[in-house]
Amino acid sequence: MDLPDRPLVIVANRLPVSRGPDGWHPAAGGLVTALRPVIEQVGGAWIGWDDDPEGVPSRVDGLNCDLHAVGLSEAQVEGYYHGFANRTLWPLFHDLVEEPVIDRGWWRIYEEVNRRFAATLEHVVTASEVTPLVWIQDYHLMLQPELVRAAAPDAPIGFFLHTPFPPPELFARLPWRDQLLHGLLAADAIGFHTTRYRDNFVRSVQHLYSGVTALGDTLILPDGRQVRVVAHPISIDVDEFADLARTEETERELADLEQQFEGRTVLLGVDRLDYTKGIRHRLQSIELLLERRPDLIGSLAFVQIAVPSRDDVDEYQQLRTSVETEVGRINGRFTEPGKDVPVHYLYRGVPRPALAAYYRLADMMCVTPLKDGMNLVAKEFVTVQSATEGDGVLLLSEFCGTSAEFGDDAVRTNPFDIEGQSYLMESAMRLDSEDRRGRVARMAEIVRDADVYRWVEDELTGIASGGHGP
Ligand code: GDG
Repeated sequence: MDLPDRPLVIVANRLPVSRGPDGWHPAAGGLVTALRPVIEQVGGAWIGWDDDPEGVPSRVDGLNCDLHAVGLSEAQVEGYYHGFANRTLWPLFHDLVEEPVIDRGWWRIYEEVNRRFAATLEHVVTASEVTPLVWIQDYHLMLQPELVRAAAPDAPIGFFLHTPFPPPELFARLPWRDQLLHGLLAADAIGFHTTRYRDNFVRSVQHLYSGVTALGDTLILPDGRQVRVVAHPISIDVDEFADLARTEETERELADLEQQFEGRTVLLGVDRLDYTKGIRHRLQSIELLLERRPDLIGSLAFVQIAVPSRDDVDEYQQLRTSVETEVGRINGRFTEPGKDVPVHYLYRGVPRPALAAYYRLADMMCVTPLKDGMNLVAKEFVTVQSATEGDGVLLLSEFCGTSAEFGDDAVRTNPFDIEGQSYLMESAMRLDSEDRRGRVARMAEIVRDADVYRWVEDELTGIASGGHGP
């Protein structure tokens, strides 16, 4: 891979480390895994919010960069993170599947916190002997490029959005739309998961500003400055998941699960408990399926792993209540005395070997978000299945970024059509095993061709070569 010719400074909402019983270590997850070899070579820094009561160390073994924690007050966390990021931008960027809350106070705090991040960054850039390449992550920090540009005019600056970018007519509702676009357009390169999100962004810019020209991957601004706007789908560390699929621990977990679910067709959902993920709609489809096909009662099991998320936000507490009510209703309706329940609901994350074992166990993986930037679970599932020559079916929402890559090898669903989705679940169960195996293998190949290392390389190269002055 072509390495940047300078140190790398990442700015993200959180720092890439977590504290276990044996001390601090690099966090699990694709972004950190893929960046480790790069920062091993070029070094640099990572700036992020951290609220560990004992403070985060400035270096952690296994990660060749300095860590700079941005401390936030309770009011800042409330306004910037729980408020503007997660109750305004998150629902707005996911096509209003919940109503975004518009709150001027939160916006002011979002600006204030973005300035705090930028002040830390300025300090890092000034202290660096060589001007670094700056890579900013996600919707929490959309004002950063402009703030950083003011502090470090010569630094190559990139931004990547991990959520969808909404159609211009939805984005236009935001009272602070101009400020956000301005903030972003100071970058040299702006990355999105898909061409659709990229095009939405370009159309928003053109809708709100006159005199902007789009030429291929380049936006030419009225002052002549050029910004690269690109689609780079994020992915996973394929070898890591393929290996995880076969470890002894995964085999042990799988053996237990196979015993527990013996003789049953297993449908699986793995999501953060978020209203964008379509968990309620999915449960309702399962209910309709069991209602229509009572012969499946007892032979079909639906396992939902729901990882707790943002549970101090109202909408998320309400979602949990309604999901749990739904699970209770379905199990109440369809459980025979003395027999197993149809829905197994886990309100928790599971360790990675257990996750891989569930991916192996599943006859059908239900990835049915109402809207999702990419969705890595779908990529992990086909990788694990293919590494073990599995024939699991992927039921995949047409409204997630992954769907743009997998074409018809996934069984494509519209999760808003609850009845249609229940018919798709039923027909997908009848697909011939050879057909299923072929689909899994082809989708896994697509993931292998564009893994997370490729994503990092494409992004960093794009930032280094993007952005030309007037
Ligand atoms: C955002 C965007 C975009 C899940 N359950 C467990 C567990 N996980 C891990 C999975 C996967 C990750 O969490 C979830 O990633 P997703 O991509 O599916 O979804 P978001 O969290 O919403 O991520 C999304 C992503 O950013 C990257 O840009 O794809 O669209 O919304 O890696 O493996 N891990 C463990 N136990 C679990 O129970 N250990």
